[in-house]
Amino acid sequence: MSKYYQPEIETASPEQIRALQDERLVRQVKHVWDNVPYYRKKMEEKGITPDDIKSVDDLKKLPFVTKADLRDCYPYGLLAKPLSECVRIQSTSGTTGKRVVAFYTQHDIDLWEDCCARAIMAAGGTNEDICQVSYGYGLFTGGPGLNGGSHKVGCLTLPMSSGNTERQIQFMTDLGSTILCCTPSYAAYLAESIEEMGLRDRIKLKAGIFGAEAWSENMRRDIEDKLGIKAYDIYGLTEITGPGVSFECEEQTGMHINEDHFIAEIIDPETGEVLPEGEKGELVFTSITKEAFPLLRYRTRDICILSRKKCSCGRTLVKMCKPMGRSDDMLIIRGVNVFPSQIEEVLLSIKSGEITPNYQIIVDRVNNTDTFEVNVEMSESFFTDDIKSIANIEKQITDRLRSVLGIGAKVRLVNPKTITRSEGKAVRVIDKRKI
Ligand code: DLL
Repeated sequence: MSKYYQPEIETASPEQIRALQDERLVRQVKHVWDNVPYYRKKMEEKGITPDDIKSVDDLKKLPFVTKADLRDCYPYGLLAKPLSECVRIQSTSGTTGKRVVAFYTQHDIDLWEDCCARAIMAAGGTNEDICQVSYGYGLFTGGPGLNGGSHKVGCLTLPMSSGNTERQIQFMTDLGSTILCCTPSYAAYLAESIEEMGLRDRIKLKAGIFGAEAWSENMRRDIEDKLGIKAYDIYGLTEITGPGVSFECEEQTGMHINEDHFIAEIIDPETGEVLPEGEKGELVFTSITKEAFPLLRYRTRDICILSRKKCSCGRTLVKMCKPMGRSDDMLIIRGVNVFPSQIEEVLLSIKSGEITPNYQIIVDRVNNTDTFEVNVEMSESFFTDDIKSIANIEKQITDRLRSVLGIGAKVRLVNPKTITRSEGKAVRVIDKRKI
């Protein structure tokens, strides 16, 4: 089997992709103008009509769409097809802000599943594989998206959903799952549990497709070592379709964006100005093939860099780096910008075995001053009553955090297994200032 699901697209020349994008964008703008009064009004306010959009070069003339627009239009205001033609609703997991509902026609589902199939094949998946899908099923897009992609590749699909970790591991060993799809934090938890159960030798996994939340390179190596697999990143968001907006290949140096369906731009989050390739900014997507819920220039809040460097896998689709935090995930603590991913990098860089990657950040405000605590779990092997050794490690972490973040944190080592494990997206931050 080829390593590409749709080689004619995945390895097309940039000119071919561009021609496809030009044609599809023009059609899409007309589609929303004709069918979504909210869009028409936004375009009229900017003084433009579909005639002004002749190619991707004109994209910058279009207004942005933000989460606030989705909120204003909840639930049906951005629908571009009659409900009778829609067959599915998915919704965000609701970790930040209000729920978003997205609609799909059968055609939309079909294209979404193609995107996920590309991701599975890029991770080495074939019809010989047993693909265990341990993302949540239901309103969350993770389970349904990868389930559909797995079918398209022809894998034997195990629709496990998340949770019930013992049963996950039992199926994994009994049936010999070869590909695991779940959030990276759940993969880490599964790896930890497999180790504890002494079942590492009975695991047949070769690849993991992990996404839906930020995870560091250190975390990747950790999961790869523990499960004996190659771990691939996958990115997506409900508003744009779900998982499979972009996916990693064997080079593991960023995720190829499915540019025949989504046009990516990087903008300055302050000014909205489009930035050149290679510059860091907010990722903006335009979906050019979605029928039911097409978003034009949707601001993701994810901070990212795009690259058109040649990829050794042969795919020509533009690559995005791992999102470097969300502009709305950023904590401002005593005036300093702190991304949870920076804290994770520090903890995972401490390799001497005393701590695990399980941590929680607690921010509060006492007497008008922000407090900043980081609780980190000790490993079973280090678990000790020796106050001096604990204080030593705490100091080591505090010092590294101070040098990376520029502010002090109160670091506490806590007993093994006291930080709640996540089966979906991990909850790493408790910001009591917002409660
Ligand atoms: O998380 C879709 C998904 C499911 C992606 C399964 C990958 C795998 P939402 O719940 O709408 O959709 O959340 C979207 O999650 O804007 C990013 O901030 C974050 N995110 C998604 N994938 C990644 C990733 C799904 N690979 C939001 N790395 C996005 C970092 C990610 N952040």
